[in-house]
Amino acid sequence: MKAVILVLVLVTVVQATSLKDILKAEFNAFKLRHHKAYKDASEELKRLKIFVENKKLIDSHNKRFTAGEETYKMGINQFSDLDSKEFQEVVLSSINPYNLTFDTNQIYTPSPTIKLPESIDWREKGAVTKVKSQGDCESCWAFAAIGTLEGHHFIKYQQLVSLSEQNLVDCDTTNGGCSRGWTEKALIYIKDNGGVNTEDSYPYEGIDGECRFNVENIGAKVTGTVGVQRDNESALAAAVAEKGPISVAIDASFFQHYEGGVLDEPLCQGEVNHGVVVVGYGRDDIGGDYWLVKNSWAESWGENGYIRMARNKDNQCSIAKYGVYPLV
Ligand SMILES: *[C@@H]1O[C@H](CO)[C@@H](O)[C@H](O)[C@H]1NC(C)=O
Ligand SMILES: CC(=O)N[C@H]1CO[C@H](CO)[C@@H](O)[C@@H]1O
Repeated sequence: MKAVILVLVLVTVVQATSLKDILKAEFNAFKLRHHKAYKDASEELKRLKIFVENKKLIDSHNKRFTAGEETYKMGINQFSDLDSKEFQEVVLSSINPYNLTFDTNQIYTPSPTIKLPESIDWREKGAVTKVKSQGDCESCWAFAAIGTLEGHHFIKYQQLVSLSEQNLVDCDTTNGGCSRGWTEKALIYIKDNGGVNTEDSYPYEGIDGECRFNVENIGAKVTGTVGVQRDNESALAAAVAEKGPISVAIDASFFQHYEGGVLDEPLCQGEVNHGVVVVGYGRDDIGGDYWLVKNSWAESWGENGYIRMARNKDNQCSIAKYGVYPLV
């Protein structure tokens, strides 16, 4: 009996140690991959603990995914050492745009004759630049504005030009640089400014800086903005199909651990806190109807930087709350 207990204790200790070692090794791999450096040992321990908690959550979610009870997978990414409150505060914007109305009085109405395709993906038509990264800067609004403009510029001029988010962060005084902003205002800044610089001439830095806009390096212009009828997913789909990539404001609270599949979270109905670009829509065998969304958290996040979000499910994550695109 004693021997049995001893063996059990030993096995438990060995298992505990190896599990701890495995988690430690995973944490070290995570730190390397995402260039994480913590200020001291206590911060390191705090981050390790959060990482382990997140890993548990991810593993149990993925078990449900494998069992067919979830429509999307979770995984380790650059946000795995943040708790959910920190993710909200550090990554998402605290702006409350529900107060804002459209600045434009131009509202998109679908052509009466429009026949919506079953699916559309503007990447296949060459209208979408590669996924970018906003870094430690709440400049999602600039990436959303630039993303829709790049698409509409391409559709009109058949030229895909990567445009400068840093130009907006530094020069658009109607917005708050790295401490939040609003996409439609950014498009109006570009209109009033006579254009926006190319990405090549004014590369991204991810910090607030001096305005270095140069009129010789304009890559695209805006002549007006158009809003999509609020909270109407059919209108948004028609706008995406008929006009091109559309910038939207969403509730991204459920994005932290997303890795792939169709994000379907009925509780995702909060205030919008993130700006992204809808570049298409379609239907998935497992997850059903989805919106194809370009994010600005690098290619390492989600499906090579993209996320598919539930479509025709009661305006989930407020995706059709605030669709806007530029006239070029
Ligand atoms: C939503 O948009 C579609 C397409 O424009 C339109 O036919 C429909 O009437 C709109 N729904 C509401 C409630 O306004
Ligand atoms: C400035 C302003 O109108 N702020 C309001 C925005 O909306 C929230 C929620 O409805 C209100 O609490 C704020 O007072």
